[in-house]
Amino acid sequence: MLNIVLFGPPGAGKGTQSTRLVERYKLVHLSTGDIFRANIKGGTELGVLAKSYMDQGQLVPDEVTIRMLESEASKTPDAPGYIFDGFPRTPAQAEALDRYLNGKETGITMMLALEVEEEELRKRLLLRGKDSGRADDQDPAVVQKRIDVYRNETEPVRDYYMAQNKYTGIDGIGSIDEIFDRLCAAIDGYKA
Ligand code: B4P
Repeated sequence: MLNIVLFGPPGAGKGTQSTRLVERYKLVHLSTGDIFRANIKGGTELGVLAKSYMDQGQLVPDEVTIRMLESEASKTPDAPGYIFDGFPRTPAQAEALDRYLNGKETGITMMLALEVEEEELRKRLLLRGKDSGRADDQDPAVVQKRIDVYRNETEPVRDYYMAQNKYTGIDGIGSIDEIFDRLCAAIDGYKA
């Protein structure tokens, strides 16, 4: 199985690139952000809870996120592999993911980490906020909070995969096509 963690700060292009990668490599896309947004739209209990955190630029609690992710993954038992987009975002989530995959006799193949500096992240998110309707992209204070939460709570996840020799950094500046080519080169290099 090819199981990829696509990692990076908010606005790094994880969602953008995941859409293309799942098509190229025929993987199942699991985006915790997308699942939360679908629940918010559907007015579910989970959606109401997630919204209260997302609107503040905070992470949804680990326990809720992990349970939701495992439940989504279990819907596709025959998946040839997964792209985990926006998950794991804390070391506790990374450990839970390893336990879950080990239980299925598989594991994470690689982490691909999109690297983009803060100024560019702020620009991209606020630009998207103008026409996406995403509340968390519209307020500069919330955007900054998400970047700060990433630095303080999510960056340690990189060390977790580095320690397992699974980390590959990818330059996330350039056109969407250029970045896609860099990601594919890293995956194809691994598979070769
Ligand atoms: P997510 O939905 O994961 O979103 P994101 O980090 O904001 O964005 P992403 O990196 O996917 O950016 P995109 O490609 O869209 O998280 C939202 C919230 O959900 C979190 O803040 C948190 O509250 C909650 N959450 C999610 N997962 C969680 C977890 N595991 N645990 C706890 N809470 C969780 O790109 C952004 C913009 O840049 C787009 O407009 C795009 O068009 C543009 N762009 C992309 N590539 C570009 C390029 N190369 N050049 C210029 N612009 C580009």
